[in-house]
Amino acid sequence: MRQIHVFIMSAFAIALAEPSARATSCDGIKELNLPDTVITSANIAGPLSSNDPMFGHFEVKTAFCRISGTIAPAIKFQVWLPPKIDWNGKLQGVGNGGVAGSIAEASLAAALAHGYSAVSSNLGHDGNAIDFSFAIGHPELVADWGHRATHVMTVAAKAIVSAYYGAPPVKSYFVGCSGGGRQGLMEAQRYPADYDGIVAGDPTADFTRLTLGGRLWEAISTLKVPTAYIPANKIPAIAAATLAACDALDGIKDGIIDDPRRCRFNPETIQCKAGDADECLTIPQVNALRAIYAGATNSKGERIFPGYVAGGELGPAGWASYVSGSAPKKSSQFLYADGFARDMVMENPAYDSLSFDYNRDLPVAIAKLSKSIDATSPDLSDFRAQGGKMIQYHGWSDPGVSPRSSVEYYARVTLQLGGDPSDFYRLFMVPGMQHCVGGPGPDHFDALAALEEWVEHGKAPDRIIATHMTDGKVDRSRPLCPYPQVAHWTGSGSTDQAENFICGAP
Ligand SMILES: [Ca+2]
Repeated sequence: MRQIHVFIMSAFAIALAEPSARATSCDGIKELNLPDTVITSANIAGPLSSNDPMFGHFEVKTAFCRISGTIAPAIKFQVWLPPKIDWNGKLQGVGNGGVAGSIAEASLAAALAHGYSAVSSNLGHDGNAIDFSFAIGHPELVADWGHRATHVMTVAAKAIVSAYYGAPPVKSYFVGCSGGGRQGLMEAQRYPADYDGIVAGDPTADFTRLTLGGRLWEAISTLKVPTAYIPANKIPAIAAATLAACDALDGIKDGIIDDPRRCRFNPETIQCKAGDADECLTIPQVNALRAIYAGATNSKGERIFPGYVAGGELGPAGWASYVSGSAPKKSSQFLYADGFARDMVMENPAYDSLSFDYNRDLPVAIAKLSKSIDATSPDLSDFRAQGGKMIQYHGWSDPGVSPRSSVEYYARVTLQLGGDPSDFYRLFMVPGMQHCVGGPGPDHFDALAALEEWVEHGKAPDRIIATHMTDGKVDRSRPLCPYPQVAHWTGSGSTDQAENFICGAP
């Protein structure tokens, strides 16, 4: 007993003495000399309750060291550092969403609550989620937004963590969805030494083609001919028809179309027979829906970006907001794509994005922007060689970023690397999940925990359990499977319980 006591006392003494000999106080971080960086404040913050413009309300229940800084020219970043005793030894870089323009404080708070030191930036400009105006006349800010900001905030954060705790992070992870998913893929492609593990969800990776050939194409398909506009009160009819056509294809009638690529829904089946009504589509609307599924092509018939898919159209984060909006030109797809085309592509505030010409304008946009903002390189060999591991996921009912794009990227990586990349890179398609969250499919899962098992214990994720909640209660669970595997029902037990499914070949 006494021996144990002495051991604990010595360990305690070492824990106190060793790091404190080299660690810097929170306030002392201000004196750190980092390249092109000004530390604007360094102080103990928390507990606090606040709002993040992108991710909403958040709370921090404990005190922590909050570092704010700016990396030239305009990359604002924050590093949140839990007390040494609560630190799990790791750094988490958190992704932004939309066009960013603010620091993802709610995500920092979530990381801090789990013991991580964490970092986020505004991606090099201040603004809101759909505001691309910072890009006009500022290609250097576009490049910061595209790739540089996430890298330099990570380098700065590692130096700050090292100074504060007297030791570098033992592991570093990046976690993001949507725009954050693009940041994650960009890190793996361009800065493979930054992170040991990356979670990249519903990535807007091929940004130029996605925004012009996906989002803007969808808007053009429903807006260029005014009668083609599909109002929100017709979305339930589309949803009912796609389910009737395709729900059972996966063997279970559960409101989820597991792999919508197998769905051959023909919009003509709900064409109005006589007059217009909420339960049917007019001929121009049928044509618009066909174009949305087909995806953009140029006049040579060359495909620009994969089309959208059937399934998961209902709900506030479904097609009513993405495709319809409250009125023409109010859909989130239009607002986002319009801002991009006008401010980042054309740099012309008077530009009419519905006049975008895929033959003439797309090659110009790609030549101008792709190098700075598109995370499209399939060459992940450096990331793999560094021992990096990546989990990518994508909702099969994502109404904003076609889920086909993630499947196609995974195929391109496989081809580039000359075979199965599952030793370091796995894609989990999420049946029935909309953009990052929502939809009829199970959309709650812990990809980071699975990634840490992989990075830290060599246990590759063979399945990730996901749950669906209604009013805060779990009402369905399923395993997510590493692509190309899918979840098969064993044939007995509830189809709403994960244990009755196994992952296997499609
Ligand atoms: Ca089904």
